[in-house]
Amino acid sequence: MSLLTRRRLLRRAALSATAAGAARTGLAGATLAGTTAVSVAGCDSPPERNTDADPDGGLRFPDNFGWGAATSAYQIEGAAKEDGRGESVWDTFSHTPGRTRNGDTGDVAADHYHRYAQDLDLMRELGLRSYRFSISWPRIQADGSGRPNQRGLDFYRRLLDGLHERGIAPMATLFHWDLPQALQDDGGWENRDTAERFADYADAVFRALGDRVPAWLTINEPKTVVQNGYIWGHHAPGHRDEAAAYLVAHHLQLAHGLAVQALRASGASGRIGPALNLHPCYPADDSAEAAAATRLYDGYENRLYLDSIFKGAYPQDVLADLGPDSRMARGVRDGDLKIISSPVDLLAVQYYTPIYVTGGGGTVRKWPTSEAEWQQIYPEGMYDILTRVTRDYGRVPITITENGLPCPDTPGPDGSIDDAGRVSFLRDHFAAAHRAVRDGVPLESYHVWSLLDNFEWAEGYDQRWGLVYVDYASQRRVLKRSAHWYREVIRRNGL
Ligand code: IFM
Repeated sequence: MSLLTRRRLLRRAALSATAAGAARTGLAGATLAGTTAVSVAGCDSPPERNTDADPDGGLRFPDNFGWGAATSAYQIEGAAKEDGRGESVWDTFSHTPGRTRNGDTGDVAADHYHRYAQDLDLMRELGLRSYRFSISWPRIQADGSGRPNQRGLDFYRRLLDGLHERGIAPMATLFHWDLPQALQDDGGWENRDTAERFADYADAVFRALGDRVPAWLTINEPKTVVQNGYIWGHHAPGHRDEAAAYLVAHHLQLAHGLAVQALRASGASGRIGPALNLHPCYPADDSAEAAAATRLYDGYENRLYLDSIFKGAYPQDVLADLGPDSRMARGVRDGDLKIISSPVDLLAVQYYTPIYVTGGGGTVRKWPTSEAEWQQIYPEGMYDILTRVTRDYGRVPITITENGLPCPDTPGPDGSIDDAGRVSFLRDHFAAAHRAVRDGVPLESYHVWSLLDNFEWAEGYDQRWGLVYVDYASQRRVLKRSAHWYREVIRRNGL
């Protein structure tokens, strides 16, 4: 059995617990003796001190640092059938019995489509300087191609105008997993043509909204589509086909490159880059086997996406592991890597967890986990991944477009939500990012995931990731303690 196959089997076993319908397991993982990691089991522990932060508030970020928060269309908008919106793979998937926890769907979500003005006011109240959101492809092209839907474009124009009026810089993601179902019916990301359709959609969006968007992100977390959507199957489209998965990876990368080229061709002035969830990989022990397995693991987690964009080549070790006859290898055509490596203006990094790899290619946990069992709380990983990308890929400007954790967040008797664990988590990660800046990382902005509680994919509404609590029954919003704390961080431009 190859290393990769063993690795996949182990990871499948580890991650199957996150699939819809699985019983929730305990929150806390093992803690290494003598570490400073924050335990967030329960998320209501008092904030702990941070080794980097001066208690007098000594950490200042660069002037004009883009403090922000992030969301995505399917997770917050709702209005699934309004104003000409077509169906996406997530409509299909979430409406399929057994796919999401409690059968939750994004039909209503946080009803942001109707309440965006109120949400814009919340952003202003928080003092946000940047807001990262995504555009729903099926709102713009119901079937994934053809003339853009004006009512869909108008919604985003209103949102963008509202951001500008409030002095908040928009950052728009073109694709955050809601592929039009009609394209899925034609093969989805396994079909090379989907990358071309994506470029056409991107072109339509650039031409309609390009005057209002200073920063674009192409594909959100291609790796998650590959792994969750095509290997483990607990995300849409719910396939379990490893051979297809890496062909999908290639087409997602191709779509990214084509969109970069479309922006340049459109004449719009905004900057553009990929949004990659990067996982620092560490050997679980001192053995040579663990070191070798970690290297390959890093290839699949990070270099597959980074090398193709920034070096114009897929990593040799990953290609060798997949084999010369893999569907991916056969799907790469002359000139594709040139398209994929079209120069970008920024790199969006999403950091949640480290990965510890054993000599056998499996993984172990070394730090406490959050409510999301896959997430180990390790702020130092933020420093490691930021400094590593700058070292290995050059001084491309970096924005952190996601970082956060889920907490139970139950309102107290007075209605307030005391998410002290989130405050502690964010403070430690901000401090790690600050150290990376101090050590030369060109970090421009930081978007907390998420602005609002929202539809957390297969986990439905069970996990709450927001700075702002959403009471789904009434759609009332309540600022959590972390939101009040974050407002102060932004006001002081630091900790
Ligand atoms: O909610 C997701 C988001 O859509 C993509 N990145 C990870 C978040 C938390 O799981």
